[in-house]
Amino acid sequence: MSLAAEVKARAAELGFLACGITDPSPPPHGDRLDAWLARGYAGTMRYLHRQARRRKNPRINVPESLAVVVLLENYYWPDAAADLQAPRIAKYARGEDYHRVTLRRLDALAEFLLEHGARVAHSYVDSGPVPERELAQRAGLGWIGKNTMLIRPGAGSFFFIGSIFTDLPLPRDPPSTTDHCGSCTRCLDACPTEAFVEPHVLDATRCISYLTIEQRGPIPEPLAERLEGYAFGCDICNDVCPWNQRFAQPTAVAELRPRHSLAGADETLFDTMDEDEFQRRYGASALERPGLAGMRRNVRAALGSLHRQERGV
Ligand code: B12
Ligand code: SF4
Ligand code: SF4
Repeated sequence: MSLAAEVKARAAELGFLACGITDPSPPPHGDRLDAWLARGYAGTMRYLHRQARRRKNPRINVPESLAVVVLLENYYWPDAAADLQAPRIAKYARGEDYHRVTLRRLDALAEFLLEHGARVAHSYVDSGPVPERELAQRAGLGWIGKNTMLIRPGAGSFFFIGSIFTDLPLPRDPPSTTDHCGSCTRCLDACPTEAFVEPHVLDATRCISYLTIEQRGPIPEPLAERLEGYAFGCDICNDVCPWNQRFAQPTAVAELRPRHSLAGADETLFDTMDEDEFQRRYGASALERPGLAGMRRNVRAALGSLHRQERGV
């Protein structure tokens, strides 16, 4: 068995949904990142401006790297009835914080690379200056859909993308070249805040995920009305995608299975909680990012959006 095949076999053994290999050279759509930033679509996510140079030339992150092993980590679990009630949490955030869970699992694969001759094996998931969707597409793991998600034929898009930069000279996989969206526009039509400026371009400042997780301060009123009951993240443009409806399978990763729900909570849930209790209950989850103050704001806005819908306002 070749070393690349052994790496993929180990990734499958660790429970990753898929594994592909590419190189750390500049991805072809760097100009789109520049245009996106210039149009202000990143809002207050200033780190995206700071990281742009590295994203456009990912080898800078790990100069010795010759290959990037890209992994998909399935987080899908079917919605229970309670998950559909406001205040809602997006699927990816219902389990333990994936930054920790997936990084641990990527490091286990990095260890395998080190045992097989690598001197460098550096793992990233979400927080590094890595163009994750573009590397995944180039590693043959799927296409970039109109909703901007990396979608894998036969699997959908409910997964995280992780990567390991290594100095092992692993052979590249052929990139994915087929776009399977066709004439479908379900995601574009379903977005309640009209966040898609055009296919493949998302104005993050209008996205519920940004408004409830990244933005500080009050949620702007015209958008707060359209949260559809979400208090953290949003699944709508993934839920409506036929590739998810047909192919998403429950995750095998125990830590990513649901353990957090706000279902049935009223507006006072977080008001009666202090920082210690918030940390005890949600410290190991993604809800830690907006923090207690952010979640107080979000729950009010999520329930408010629903009350307005019920009154037909
Ligand atoms: C900032 C960010 C956000 C922002 C902006 C999202 C966005 N679409 O840009 C907000 C907060 C809104 C967000 C929301 C979500 N996010 Co987010 N996010 C990121 C982050 C940190 C950076 C993305 C970025 O650089 N955006 C700027 C745009 C311009 O870059 P891009 O989306 O990567 O687009 C590139 C390519 O698409 C390509 N490109 C552009 N146009 C075209 C056109 C064609 C035809 C082609 C082929 C390529 C192409 O060029 C672009 C520039 O390199 C990444 C992690 C990472 N390091 O990349 C996670 C990441 C993209 N998010 C992720 C997730 C899971 C989500 C949510 C589903 C969470 C939720 N349920 O609430 C939503 C989905 C919303 C959506 N439809 O994108 C996953 C996506 C996994 C996947 N299957 O694709 C990532 C990869 C994190 C991870 N490691 O798993 N996110
Ligand atoms: S995550 Fe929700 S708000 Fe954001 S683009 Fe998708 S449907 Fe629109
Ligand atoms: S909903 Fe349709 S257009 Fe949108 S990403 Fe899925 S297949 Fe593509």
